[in-house]
Amino acid sequence: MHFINGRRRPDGGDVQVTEGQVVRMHIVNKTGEWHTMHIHGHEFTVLAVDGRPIQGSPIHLDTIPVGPNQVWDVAFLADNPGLWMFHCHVLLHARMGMSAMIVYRGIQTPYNMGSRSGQRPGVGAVVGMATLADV
Ligand SMILES: [Cu+2]
Repeated sequence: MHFINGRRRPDGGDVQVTEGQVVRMHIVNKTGEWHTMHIHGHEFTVLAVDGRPIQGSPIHLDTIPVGPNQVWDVAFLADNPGLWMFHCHVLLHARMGMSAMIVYRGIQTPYNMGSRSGQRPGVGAVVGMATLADV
């Protein structure tokens, strides 16, 4: 399966944040594939790749190319309240479940996946990705 936090949308894996919080994410790619992990509404600051801290000027990206078995440490400032997608930009992977929501505490939506809209995430194959949020 293609997972985030061991789950796939719409069954969990979301990241709860509080406005003003600095959210650190430890992204572990446990697959043999590339995953271009993209966050909406925010920018990551790259802290380290495979445990090696970034040197020189800060790197700010909204999409990070996480290679096979790579580990990325990134952080973002939760300064844009809402419900934002965090997903692999290989859209087949996202459809297979490699997507999550950044959910600000106190923000809700009346819409559900799998409703009459017909929006249903697909099912996937083999092992996935672990994303841990330090909240
Ligand atoms: Cu992917």
